[in-house]
Amino acid sequence: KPGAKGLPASLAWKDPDAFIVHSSQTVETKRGLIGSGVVTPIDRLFIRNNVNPPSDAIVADRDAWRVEIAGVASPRTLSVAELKRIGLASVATVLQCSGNGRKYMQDALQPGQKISGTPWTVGAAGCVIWTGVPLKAVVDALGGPAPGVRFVTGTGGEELPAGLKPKDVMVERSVPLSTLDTVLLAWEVNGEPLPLAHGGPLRMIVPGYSGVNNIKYVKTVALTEAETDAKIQAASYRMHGVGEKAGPAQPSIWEQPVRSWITAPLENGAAGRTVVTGVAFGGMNAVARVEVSIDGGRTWADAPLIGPDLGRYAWRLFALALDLPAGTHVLASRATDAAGTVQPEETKPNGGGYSYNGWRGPAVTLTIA
Ligand code: MSS
Repeated sequence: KPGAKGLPASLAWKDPDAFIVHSSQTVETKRGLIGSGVVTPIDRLFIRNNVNPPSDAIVADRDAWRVEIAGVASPRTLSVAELKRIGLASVATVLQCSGNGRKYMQDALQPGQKISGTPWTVGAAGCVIWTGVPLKAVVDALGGPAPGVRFVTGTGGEELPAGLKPKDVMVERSVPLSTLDTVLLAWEVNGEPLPLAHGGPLRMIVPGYSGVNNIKYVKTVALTEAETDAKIQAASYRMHGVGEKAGPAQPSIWEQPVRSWITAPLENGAAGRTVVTGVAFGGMNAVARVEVSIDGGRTWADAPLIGPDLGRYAWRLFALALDLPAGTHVLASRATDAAGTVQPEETKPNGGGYSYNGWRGPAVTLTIA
């Protein structure tokens, strides 16, 4: 039965006022309620499940959870307790659904065109700190990668619904082997044991990569020669044109593009001093610069980055104090990453509504009296 404000009962521990509940499996953080600190409180972090989560029995004894490590010289199944004796690392990342911002693409479609999927605006994202063991340390402890491997493939621990082909529903994703230096098997988030809803007891974190690649309740991590042929890899989360069929030859939704949006002000108000705040991240690269416009992108001013820098995979906060005169203003932010890539004005709609990063979509129109 649903909990407060339509949240599923399993999420009753979350702040019910912080969310737009699209469905029991897609829960978006309200813009502006992400908090004004750099780390997103876990009770306000969005939720996206592709399949029903496992029972919470799996977090009763977290250390007993077992993960099979394959594609190494000496394959083994290890418990979380054993993983904790292999290594320890901590990384802050932006966890963001591949479809965050899909609504802006859906709004821009021509008659007859369609992009299905949750109409997320900016709230399928948060910045959190993961703690666990580096996958590299685990692989080294098991003798190193088997010859010929090219991908890291993680499998979710859901029980699959009966009567369906397992490959059609399983959450199994492959990412390039180049991620081996940064992938973390995490048991903690923001200093707390990882809640089941966010993938506890153990989650595979791929820093810089979009949400779907971060496998919850991970039960197998395999170094593989090929990408998995599970449907979620082969025929979904691919970059393809609107109306085109998705397939394994198209680019996979992996690295996140540079992006930013404003988190305040979001409401009409009185003329005068205000602080324009927001978040900016570069996906694989640090953020180098954020600019703010109050005239819909005609002119831009540099916005200071504030607060701690939690590393290249985290987002940065920006805050620009300015005087907002009476009138109608279109507020927008535009980020540039350390490689010099500038956030574009618009992102061309694609068939899955993935990787939106335009500054125009989340621009805020305010009437100031
Ligand atoms: N994992 C698993 N195991 N299952 C599922 O379903 N999903 C995805 C990821 N992972 C899944 C997984 C997605 S898709 C996302 S976003 C993410 O997760 C989310 O997270 P959270 O924690 O927030 O819920 Mo889109 O790209």
